[in-house]
Amino acid sequence: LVASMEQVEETYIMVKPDGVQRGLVGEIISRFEKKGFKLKALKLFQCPKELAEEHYKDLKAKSFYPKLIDYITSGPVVSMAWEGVGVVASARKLIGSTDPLQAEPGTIRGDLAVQTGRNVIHGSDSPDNGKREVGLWFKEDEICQWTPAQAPWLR
Ligand code: RTP
Repeated sequence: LVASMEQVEETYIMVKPDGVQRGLVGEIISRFEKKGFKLKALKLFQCPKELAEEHYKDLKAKSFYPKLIDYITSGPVVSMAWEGVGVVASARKLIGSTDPLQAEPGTIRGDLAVQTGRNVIHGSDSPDNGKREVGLWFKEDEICQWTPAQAPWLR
């Protein structure tokens, strides 16, 4: 009842190239599915440099920015849009801290990574950025509006 009064959000989740290379795609998708969020879009995608730069435009001044762009464009990523009440913050919890050595065991980075520069996954950091990033990475006709038959608690 409480949840139904809260805002349904969307978040952009991306398995980064290292996650794809290491065969972690299924494991990562599985964690979001099992948690109970709703998948709205999914694709394996070679990110062009321009899109990587737009996605990470707020980090342009950082020393690691050029390496970050090289990393994200180094091979295909798996792009996803997930929907649910509180999905943005919850996904960040499932993902764990940016530095995988600081990430708690049980989180994706805590279980599966050791380097900040190879931290396997991205998740939007606010509901506004969730909308922005889903719009940036997906065309309108790549996003499915559907109702899961057996999960009424999603709303
Ligand atoms: P994310 O959105 O991916 O969870 O990352 P974040 O906000 O926690 O961290 P942010 O500072 O926005 O960094 C985005 C991504 O840049 C790479 N990074 N490398 N010192 C470094 O080498 C460094 N710092 C950040 C990571 O891939 C990070 O996820």
